[in-house]
Amino acid sequence: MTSYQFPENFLWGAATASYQIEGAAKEDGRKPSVWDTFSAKRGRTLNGDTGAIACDHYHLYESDVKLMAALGIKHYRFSIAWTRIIPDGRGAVNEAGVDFYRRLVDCLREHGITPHATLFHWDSPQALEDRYGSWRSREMAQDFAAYVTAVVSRLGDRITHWMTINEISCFTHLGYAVNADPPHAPGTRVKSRKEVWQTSHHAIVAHGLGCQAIRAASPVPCSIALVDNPAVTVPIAESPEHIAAAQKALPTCWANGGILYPVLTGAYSPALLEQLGHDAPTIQAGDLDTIHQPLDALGLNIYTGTYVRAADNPSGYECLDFRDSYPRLNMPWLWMLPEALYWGVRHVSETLGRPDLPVFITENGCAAQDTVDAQGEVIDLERIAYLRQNLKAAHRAVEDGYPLHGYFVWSLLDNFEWAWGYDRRFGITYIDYPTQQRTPKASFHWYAECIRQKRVV
Ligand code: GBH
Repeated sequence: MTSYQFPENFLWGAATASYQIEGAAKEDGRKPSVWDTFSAKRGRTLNGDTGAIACDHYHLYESDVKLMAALGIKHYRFSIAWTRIIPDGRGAVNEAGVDFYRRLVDCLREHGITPHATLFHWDSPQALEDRYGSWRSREMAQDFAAYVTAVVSRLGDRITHWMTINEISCFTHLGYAVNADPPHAPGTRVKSRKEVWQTSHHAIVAHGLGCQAIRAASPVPCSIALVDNPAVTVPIAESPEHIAAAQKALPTCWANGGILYPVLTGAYSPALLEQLGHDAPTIQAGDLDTIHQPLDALGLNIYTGTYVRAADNPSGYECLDFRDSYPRLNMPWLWMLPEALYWGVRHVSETLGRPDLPVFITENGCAAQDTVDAQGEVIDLERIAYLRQNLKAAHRAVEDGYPLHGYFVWSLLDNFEWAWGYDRRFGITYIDYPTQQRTPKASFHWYAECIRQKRVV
């Protein structure tokens, strides 16, 4: 019987993102991102919530780092806000903004916690949205690279784990889509599907230029990764025919074939291009080489997946819709499907042909209906059940020999859940927003025990 024991060097962590936790939206020279503008508009977020204050992490970072130390994590993934570093998106660097991350990183290191910095987690500078429509323009990729150079040349002495961009499909396909519900910032409905694909194409070019910029600016050897949220195709049963069907479905399942495929293999998936026809993005000469940069690691954000089975139709596979009765966490898209962690990692190795690329689960977690009880505790058994199953699936990937090197829970804190505002709570720490009081939930204590014993407890 397995004890779900992880290897000694498996890395345990927690993740957050700048706009979701920092607050201090107007402080020390920061200017608006598209999320400030979007959330301030009527009816764009639930209850009109914005990230203006969020978890006030900008001021409370020291106590948050203490919380991480109490949890026992040695690795923390956070993101850097472009508009703190270059408030107008391009041009002058705001040293006061850089100083915040310097303070944060120094505090982390004093507590023995290694920083893993994501350079972009959806908070595009509003100035660039106004100037040229941000991701609708190729200029965004150049401006991103200049921003990356500004960050890495200043913080590269303290941060050696870099992640370029978080979940390209979300801020492009959901930010510009014709029918996203709820939409993401900037919430501009573009005219055609081709234009949507063009925004994600610009973002993968930005990733490539960003990789080059990190290598050029880092004063020391460093690790570079992309963070993707693959749509994970899971065979309905582990038989050769259903596994083949899941592999065949992978490139055409949502945006995989236009993001993970070009980044990891140097080409858009032919199956996707055929499906897109005239909606495929315009790819300029040299783009695919730029996009296909050497990577040191790949971050996968996996929360759920899609069941696939072999079918007697021209494609040979069928993606199965979930039924209303299928178990779900507290988000409309968050089905209980722990096997997705295993298959996500295995697909990178096998289906995408990158067996040696180190993989990290850079986000995994769930929203649950948390409440503080009379004893002042949050007994979030639902979250513990979800995390336990998901970590077991991650363990299976390690046991089967796939190069899964670490796991970051989403999220350290309850936070601003984008269009859902503060209504949905993904944290292992409860935040009472009016007082900013932090209360570790039962899942926090459970995860701390996993980390202590290096196994699923
Ligand atoms: C992550 O994305 C984000 O990185 C993080 O910031 C966020 O807080 C966390 O999820 C929790 O939501 O609306 O039906 O089109 C998770 C992956 C992929 C989940 C896109 C929502 C949209 C489904 N997301 N998906 S739908």
